[in-house]
Amino acid sequence: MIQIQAFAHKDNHIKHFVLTNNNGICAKITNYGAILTSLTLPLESGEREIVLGFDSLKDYKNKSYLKDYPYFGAIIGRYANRINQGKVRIDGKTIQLPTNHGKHHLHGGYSGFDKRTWDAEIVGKSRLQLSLLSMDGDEDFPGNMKLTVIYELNDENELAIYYSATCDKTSPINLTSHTYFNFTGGEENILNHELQIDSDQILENNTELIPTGKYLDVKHTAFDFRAQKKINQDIKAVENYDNCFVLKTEGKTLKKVAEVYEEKSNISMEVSTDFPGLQLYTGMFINIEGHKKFGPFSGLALETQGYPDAPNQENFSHGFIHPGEVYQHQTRYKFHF
Ligand code: G6D
Repeated sequence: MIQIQAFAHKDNHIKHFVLTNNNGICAKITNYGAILTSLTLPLESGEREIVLGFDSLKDYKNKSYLKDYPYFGAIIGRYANRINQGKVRIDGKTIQLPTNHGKHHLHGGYSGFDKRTWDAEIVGKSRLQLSLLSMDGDEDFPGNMKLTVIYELNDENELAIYYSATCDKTSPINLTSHTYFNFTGGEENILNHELQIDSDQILENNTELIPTGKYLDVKHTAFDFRAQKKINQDIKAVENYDNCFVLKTEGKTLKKVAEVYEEKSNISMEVSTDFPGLQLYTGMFINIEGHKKFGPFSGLALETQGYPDAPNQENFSHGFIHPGEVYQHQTRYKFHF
């Protein structure tokens, strides 16, 4: 079931869509940034909020939030993650994208898809479709890109996100959901959450989180999440996780790639996707003034996506969309509680 609520006092095109399944799970999505603002599970102890977000548009536009901007729950694009110095070669020409994160491009630039008002349409009892036209030259990206994101909450306790896009020129593309999970409902940070990632390798990064093009085996490193372990078990070796894990999804329509478990709530979440990468970010830089529950490590982001800087890395695929192609990916989050 989907209900429509107001979400902005001055702009009645911006709404809040409330999806509820037959088991009492409730997902709230606004067409501002296609943001998942809330996801609650009906625990015996009461309704449990398990994602980081706000219940009003003004909080998403608040200057203190935008200062160390964490992109809570937003759909990110045109290119999620980093592009080295914002430069991309297309048909022999160098395109300069906004360098909005130090020397580099991050998450679609100064005004990426996370800050756009998408068109919204209910396309099924539990399916909300959000559409956006990113015009040629939008944040200096080439080509008119039409994209849709469908959120679906089904009665198998799965929240699915379907991504689809076309573009009339060759363009870099990498979409993701920047949702942060915390199964304690903000009582604790995420360092005691247990995580399993079915990945044998991560992408090697330089000190500015730009991939070198090499793959690093996780064996005997803090990045080894092949067996479930607490996030804080090895985090001291890396201070914070902000790394792209190589997934074994090549040629697969959908594969279970990760699982998160939190003992006190007994909530577990299975993540399945067909994206080739998963950026694990443990939220060290989250620090929202006036919201003490949104401090460092208060949320766990599992950003299923293509690889960072793929347009510049010859041995990385999935960096571009070409005219006539359809970019299609999905990610599913299945909850047990
Ligand atoms: C930091 O490096 C991280 C990014 O990966 C994350 O997406 C952002 O904060 C919100 O820049």
